[in-house]
Order: sequence, then C-alpha cells, then structure tokens
Amino acid sequence: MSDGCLKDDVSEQRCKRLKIDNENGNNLNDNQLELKDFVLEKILNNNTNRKTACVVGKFKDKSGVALILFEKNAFKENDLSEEGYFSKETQLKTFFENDIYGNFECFPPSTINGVKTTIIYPATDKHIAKFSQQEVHIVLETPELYKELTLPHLEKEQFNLQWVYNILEGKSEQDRIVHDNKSEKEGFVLLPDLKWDGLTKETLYLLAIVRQRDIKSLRDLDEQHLPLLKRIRDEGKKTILEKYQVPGSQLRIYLHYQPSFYHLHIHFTYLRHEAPGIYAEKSHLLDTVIDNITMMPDYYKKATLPFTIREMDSIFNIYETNGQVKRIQNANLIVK
Ligand code: G7M
Repeated sequence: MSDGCLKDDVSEQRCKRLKIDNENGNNLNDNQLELKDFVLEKILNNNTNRKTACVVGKFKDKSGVALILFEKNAFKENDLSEEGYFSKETQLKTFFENDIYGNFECFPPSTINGVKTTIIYPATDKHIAKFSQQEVHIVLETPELYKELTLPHLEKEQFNLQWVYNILEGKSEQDRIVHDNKSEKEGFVLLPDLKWDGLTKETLYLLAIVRQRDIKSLRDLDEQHLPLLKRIRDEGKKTILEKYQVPGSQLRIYLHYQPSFYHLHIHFTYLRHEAPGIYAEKSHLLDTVIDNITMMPDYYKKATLPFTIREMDSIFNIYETNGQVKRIQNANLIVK
C-alpha cells in the first residue's frame, strides 16, 4: 500500500487510514493490499448526493471478502488558491462555450484530488449489510421492547469492539488522539472519526469514546452519568476550540440511537457539515440528553426511543416476527 501513498500531510493521513490494526492477525499492513489486485464482485451503494461508492470484492490470492468505501473529498478553502485549483498544473477540458457561459471539466493537481478510501478486510456479512442500499423503517422502541427484543439481540450479535479497546489501551490511532482524560469513571478519549481526515475544518468530525466499558448506549444513561456527559461536552468543546479554532457554538454534539457499536461514544461535528446520521430519527443532542436526565434521572429507562431499522439488519427479522414492522421488498442478496 505504501507505494501508492503521496507524501504530503493529507495523503499520509489517508494512507494511515488504510492500515487497520487487527489483533486477529488480519492486518492491512503496508504492501499487503493494493487496489490493482482488487476484483470487484458487486457495487453495494453509489450515493450521488454524498459522492460515495461502496464496493465488495476480493483481493487476488487472498481469502475473505473486502469492502472498499470511496468518498470524494469536500473542497478545502486552502486549495482554492494559486497553489491549488489556480496553479499551472491545473488543466481545463472544454465541454461547450456559449456566449458568457462556459462549461469545463477541471483536472487540478493530483495532490489535492485524492479520494478518501476506507478498506474493511476481512469484511463480515454485517459490514456488507451496513453499507448496502436497502429499505429503511422506523420502529418505536418502548422500554419493554428494548428488554424483550433489542437487548438480547445486541448482547448476542454486537459488532466486535476490539478497535475501541485498541484505542483505549493505547494500541491503535494513538497519534490521532487530541484529548485523553484518563479518569476511570469520567475519562474519555477524543479523536478524529474514521470518516474524517483530521485536517479539513469543513468536514470536522471527532468521536469521544468513554473509558467505562459497561455503558452500551443512550438507553443505559441516568443521573450517575451526568458528570461524565458534562465533562465530555465541556472538555471536548475546549479541545476543539484550541486545536481547530471551531467554537462550541458551531459544533453539533450528539449520540446515535441505535449506535453501530455498543460502547458509549459521542459525535462532534461541524454544524455546517451534513455528516451522515445527523437526522432526527437517529441523533440525540448531548445537551438535550443532559437536560432530560437532569429533569428526570431515569428518563432513558422510561422513554420510547425511535430508531431506524434496515431490512438487511439482523434485528429486522426479530422486530418483524414480533409484528412491529413489515418488509416492503426482498432484501438484496448478500455477496459471499
Ligand atoms: O453510529 P455510531 O454512533 O455507532 O457511529 C460510530 C462511529 O465510529 C462512526 O462515525 C464511524 O465512522 C466511527 N468509527 C468506526 N470505526 C471502526 C472506527 C475506527 O476504527 N476508528 C475511528 N476513529 N472511528 C471509527
């Protein structure tokens, strides 16, 4: 992989992302995987709005399925300069010109034209389902449905948390950590989300991962967690202001319900950035969560929480069998 990497800061960050530490010995190490060895099996998703594509396939001479996610990068304001788009290297191909209107395709220097790339290898059926285009439904999860259906399911099925423990134990992504509060009860680590290059303010996206290991999600939160939640909010805002010059008033700080992994974590995104999963059916602002618990300590034990469920998610079958939701069409086939 290393040969394909350009040596500027941004590209090095991106290349680092291609290396996934995995204690099972399935590392994506330098020189092991090359995109030219990738054999495409299926395009799972091609989102023309978000400019993302997700494909599944295999690397030559390697067993197991690989998932590759490409995302065109947002414009960085620094690149709208003489060193970037207006440099000598930039070429324009003309489509048509008519009176005062000109339509071109621009080829800027390759250093500012990278495509953010995430590789998951080996990918599981759950990863493939997560990135596939499919029908989505909302269910209203009462506390009873949580206890009877959701909790047993997630205890049995949850995604491996090894990558989280690797961060907390100092084994992975240590150079990316921007704040580390080591307190056992109220401690957390703040670092760029997998989806962020750590540089582009316009797409700023950080994740606070708590040190306590027994808080699965929003559902588990009550008054004993208020000091932890306030600390994450306050220290997170302060760190982001100092490091990225983005004030707290321009941050969207929120939790997902359901999250994709059941170890409490909180998202920090730039308010102007429409990050995936910021919609009403999925995100809960941290300030609202703190306020709800302050007013009613067991709010999240009593609340009916809506969440979205996709037809290929394994929990869909459980809610369907229970009559809570009905399938619209056959789910896509999972590529083996
Ligand atoms: O939906 P949920 O609240 O569970 O969001 C989980 C977040 O964790 C997503 O925004 C992912 O991009 C992020 N994430 C997932 N993984 C596997 C990693 C990782 O290995 N490192 C980092 N920094 N973020 C990750």
